[in-house]
Parts: sequence; structure tokens; C-alpha cells
Amino acid sequence: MAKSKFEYVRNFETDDTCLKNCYIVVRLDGRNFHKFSEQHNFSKPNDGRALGLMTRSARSVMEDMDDVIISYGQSDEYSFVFKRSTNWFKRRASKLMTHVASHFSSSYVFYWKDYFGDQPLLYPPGFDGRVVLYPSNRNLRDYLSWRQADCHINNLYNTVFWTLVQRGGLTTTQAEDRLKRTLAADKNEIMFSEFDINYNNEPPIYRKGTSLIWKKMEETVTKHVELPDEEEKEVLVTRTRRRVSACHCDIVGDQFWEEHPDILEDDN
Ligand code: DGT
Ligand code: MG
Ligand code: MG
Ligand code: MG
Ligand code: MG
Repeated sequence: MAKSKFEYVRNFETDDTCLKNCYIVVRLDGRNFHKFSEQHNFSKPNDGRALGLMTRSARSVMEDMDDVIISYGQSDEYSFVFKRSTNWFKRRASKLMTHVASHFSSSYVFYWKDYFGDQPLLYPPGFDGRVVLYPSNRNLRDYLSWRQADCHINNLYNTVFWTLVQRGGLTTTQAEDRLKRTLAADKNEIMFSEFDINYNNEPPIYRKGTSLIWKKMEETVTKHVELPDEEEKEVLVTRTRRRVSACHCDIVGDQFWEEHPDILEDDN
């Protein structure tokens, strides 16, 4: 077909192909969730329904884009790591990021009722996205460690803060003052000595966030087979399936990576 005289405008598109060999990380973050969480009565400091819905949406992204090898989420954010050899959408950053962001956002709305029941969704939530490339396994692990450390720091602060308010009867300003210049050890001590809370016994989903990885599972299903001149038969068929599986474990240390050697590809 002859090209129209308008065809040249295509050349105004910029090339945003991600560098080869790098892990492509897409991180999403809820837009103005400070307000969103207030308006939808999220419990403080952590709302199990909200976290469940985030993870349900992330699972849906992974099931749709199976080149995502691991996802990590906490608070109103989720990071999706594409395998370094992915050729999905020719590695175009904008395509990858917008597909992840739109699929995640629509899933968040689609599954809202499963987590919040009759409580209505008051307005359409949005998520921003960014793409970051990591050239080595060390860099990628440090990225994920950074997000998990962020989860820990915020959750420790929020847990002691809301304990002081909800159980200690302090105002939010008083609790803020009380926590000024305190270190992690001081916060643990306040919870332990004044409220009998051992922070390490708080649910791991709050302390560690959620990692989603692929697990191979043996699945046995019954299949109907029709053989010529024979009656229909039912046979058991076992096959290996990849399923998304969630854990709330430490991903900073080596143990997790040693237990799941398939997640990362070799550096060379
Ligand atoms: P942004 O990302 O710049 O558009 O602004 P925000 O407000 O989303 O800020 P961000 O992402 O730094 O902080 C996340 C907010 O979401 C923070 O205000 C706390 C809130 N949030 C997230 N998860 C929970 C939860 O489980 N319970 C409650 N109460 N709030 C939560
Ligand atoms: Mg922010
Ligand atoms: Mg946010
Ligand atoms: Mg955030
Ligand atoms: Mg199209």
C-alpha cells in the first residue's frame, strides 16, 4: 500500500528500547494513597484487605506477563522484575510500563469487591510507573533489598506510632515527639516494655512485604478420552504447571536466593 504523506510523523517517536542484558524493573506506586487510604477507611498502620488487593492485582499482572520473574510489594507499591533476556514488546520501556500499570490498575478495581465487600470504591485509583534497568544480579538484589528495608523502616515506625496513639492514648503530635530521634532499638524497647509487644512477632506480611515468584507444581487432572470403537474413558494425567506463589520472607540475605536459584540468570 502506498504511504500517505502523513507517514513521516512516525519518525517523531523516540526510541526507548531498554539496554540488552539488563533486568527491567517496573515499579508502580499508588497516586495520593495518603488520601485514598483515609477515604476508604484503611486500618492503621496496616490494612490486610488493602495489601491483599495489591497482591491479587500483582498476581494478575504476573499471570498476564509471564516474563516477570519476581514481584515485590509493600504499602501502595509493587515492583515487577522482567527477566534480563526478555524480548517482550521489543523491550520498549513505555510499552512495558504502561501495560503493567494499566493491567494492575484495572485489576485493583476488578477485584476490589473481593477484598472490601460492600464498602464502595469512591473514585478510580491511579498508579504511577517508572522503569529502572539493573545490569547485574548484585544491583538487582540491592534494589529489592532497598525496597524491603524501606518496608521494615516504615512499618517499625508506623507500628510503634499507632501503638502509642491507639493503646497509649497519645495524640498524633505527642507520638511524633516521643519518636523523634529514636533508633530502631528504642522503638523496639518502647513496644516491648510499655505494651508487651515483641516486634519480631508481628505478622511477616507487615514486616517483610510480599514477594511473588513462580513455583513449579505437579498437578493431577482427570481427562476424558474417546478412543475409536471404545467407550469414553477417564484417565489421570499429571503435568507440571507454573503457579504464582506468595511469601513474606527475607529477600535481603542469601538464603532466599539459594533456595530459588531459577529466579536470576547468570551475570556472564
Ligand atoms: P504519591 O505516591 O506521591 O502520589 O503520594 P502517596 O500519598 O501515595 O504517598 P506514598 O506512596 O509515599 O505513601 C503511601 C501512603 O499510603 C501513605 O500515606 C500510607 C498509605 N497506606 C499504604 N498502605 C496502607 C495501609 O495498609 N493502611 C493505611 N492506613 N495506610 C496505608
Ligand atoms: Mg511518593
Ligand atoms: Mg503512593
Ligand atoms: Mg508509596
Ligand atoms: Mg494497537
